[in-house]
Amino acid sequence: SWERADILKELKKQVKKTRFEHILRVEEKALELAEKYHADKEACQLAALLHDYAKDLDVKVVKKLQKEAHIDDEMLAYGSNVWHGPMAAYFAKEKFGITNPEILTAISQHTIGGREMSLVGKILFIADYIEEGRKFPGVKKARRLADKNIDRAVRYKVIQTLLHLVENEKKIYPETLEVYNQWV
Ligand code: DGI
Ligand code: FE
Ligand code: FE
Repeated sequence: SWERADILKELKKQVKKTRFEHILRVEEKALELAEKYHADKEACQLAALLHDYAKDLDVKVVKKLQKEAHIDDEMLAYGSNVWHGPMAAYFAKEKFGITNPEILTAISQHTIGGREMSLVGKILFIADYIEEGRKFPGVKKARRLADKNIDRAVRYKVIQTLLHLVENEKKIYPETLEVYNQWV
């Protein structure tokens, strides 16, 4: 299996510097949350390290791998914000050899969340939201909730993200609404 140093080397080749730094902060936060919530630390760490691997991927590459990565045309049309999770899960499996379905699903769901999420999934979803570099209004409240109850933090992120998308007149991916309906 892959060593952390080798994953970092691959990441550096694949993502922009600012995103690389974000990923390291997500790793740190995911390990902190794993400790707090008695989750599998290595699983949370791997999920964090690989969650944004596909964010800066060329859309031509995505189109080639679309079928194999189970990305339908609708998802593709929403753009990288929506497909980079499932696409990263594909690379986690096919390039990095990760087989643990909890890690793969956590990576796949990290942007939109899931109607059902494992503890690793919730930790990645929240670590991504509250890592120390995040500055948006509401991040303090999210950090407070994450400190006490991971499910309340997940619910808060799901609601705030939908509000933010509507406020900015962004298209809502249907699964985003399903996740909201489940968590609200
Ligand atoms: O990859 P990151 O920037 O670290 O964070 P992320 O994966 O949580 O989110 C990327 C963006 O995706 C974020 O600005 C919100 C956006 N997003 C989430 N759900 C939807 C969405 N964008 C659209 N258009 N539709 C959605 O349903
Ligand atoms: Fe992401
Ligand atoms: Fe991220």
